Amino acid sequence: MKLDSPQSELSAEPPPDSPAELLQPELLQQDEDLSATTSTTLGTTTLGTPFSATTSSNGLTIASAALLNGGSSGQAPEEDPALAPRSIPGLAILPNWRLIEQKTDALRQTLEKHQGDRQLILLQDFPDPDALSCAWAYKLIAAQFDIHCDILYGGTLSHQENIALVKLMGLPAQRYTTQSGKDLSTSAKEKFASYQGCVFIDNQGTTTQLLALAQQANLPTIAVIDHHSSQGDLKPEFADIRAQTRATATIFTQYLQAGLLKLDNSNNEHVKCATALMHGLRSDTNRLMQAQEEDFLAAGYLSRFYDAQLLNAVLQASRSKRVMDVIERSLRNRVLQNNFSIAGVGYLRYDDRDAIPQAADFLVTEENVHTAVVYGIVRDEDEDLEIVIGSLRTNKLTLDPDEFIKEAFGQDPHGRFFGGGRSMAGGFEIPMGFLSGFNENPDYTRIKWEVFDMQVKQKLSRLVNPQ
Ligand SMILES: [Mn+2]
Repeated sequence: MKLDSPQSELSAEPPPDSPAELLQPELLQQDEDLSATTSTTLGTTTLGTPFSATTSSNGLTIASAALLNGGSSGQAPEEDPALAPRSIPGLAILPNWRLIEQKTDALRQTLEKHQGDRQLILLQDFPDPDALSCAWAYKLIAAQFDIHCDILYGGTLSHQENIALVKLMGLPAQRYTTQSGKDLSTSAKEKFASYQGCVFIDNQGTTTQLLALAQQANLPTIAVIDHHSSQGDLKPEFADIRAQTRATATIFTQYLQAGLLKLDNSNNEHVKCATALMHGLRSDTNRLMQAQEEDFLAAGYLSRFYDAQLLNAVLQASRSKRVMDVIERSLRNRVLQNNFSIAGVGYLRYDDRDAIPQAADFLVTEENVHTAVVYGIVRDEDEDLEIVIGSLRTNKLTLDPDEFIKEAFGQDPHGRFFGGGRSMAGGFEIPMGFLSGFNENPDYTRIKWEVFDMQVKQKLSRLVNPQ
């Protein structure tokens, strides 16, 4: 398995399953942890202010001047009508409405050019609600251009909310696995070759093992739409990468508002997609607590269409017994020291990996604890692979999870950090290399865990007990 989405903890984001925690704006509850790793090493980039380039002589930006004039009405110095928001009056109060309009137009043109195509939407290996909902929105938008899309991810849906999202809503995403993702079998080749292009949503190819397959099949990258820091490797026909935006769902909602798809309350699929987008948006903004104005505007727009009961049903999804067992182990094994709570949970199955961030979410709620770190050895039985995966959660304002994780675990021989973080959350993934793999001898298995457990604790202790 590989690192996933650079979204969550590591950087700033969050939702459920993606180990993406690193880059994005996140939300703590799910599993995004690792993705951050990837992103962190990549630096930041992104969208600058859309209109800062157009400063007018009086010092006001043209966009703000248009706003002051009501964007339309005013008499005064005639504004070029082309500068007023055309299709998105509801978004005119946003400083970046011109960017939104430009991107919407450019995406429309790209889709027009590919009418009749079949496209693959590739998500991070552990897709979160933001990714899943936006992929669905793209699929619905593209269908209007007679483009058929299939949504694929290479890992697993691990958080119960994500499983509920897909099942309860009938969200059309499919898992696609290949033997270790390296070689493209004939059937995989045929499958990928039956598409004319691929699209990356809520990721930039660095957190999906399916990128390699798309490249081997020479599939052109049609679009990249994401809110993680730019990772710049793909050369898409259309790119909309906004690292300042909290959720890709906000970007997609803006496309809808700008007219790319007219939502209809009587269309069941539209209502479900709006509900999924609301979930993605909430999930990447820590239930809107880290939302910015544009996210609230997007949520306001979605509120006209979404199904609150359905969203509630997704959020009420219960945890599996195995996840509960991991949380129980974390509780039993935790070591409290200097307001840190540190717990190794031993071995767990790949499908249950999301139990780790959930356990960390739980441990950090204890009195006198400001930071929780939970880790375990995750086994991918299909590939006979093992990897140490961990999550950090903190309420301590002065603790930067990104710095903490990087400082604690350092880098691999290629200079890549084992993890990273964003606000309040971090994650790490440490490959076990030569020691990876199942062994039938229970003593061996126990000793192996003890060694890794001690090693992780030792790395953490330097930071927990600074001299
Ligand atoms: Mn996201």
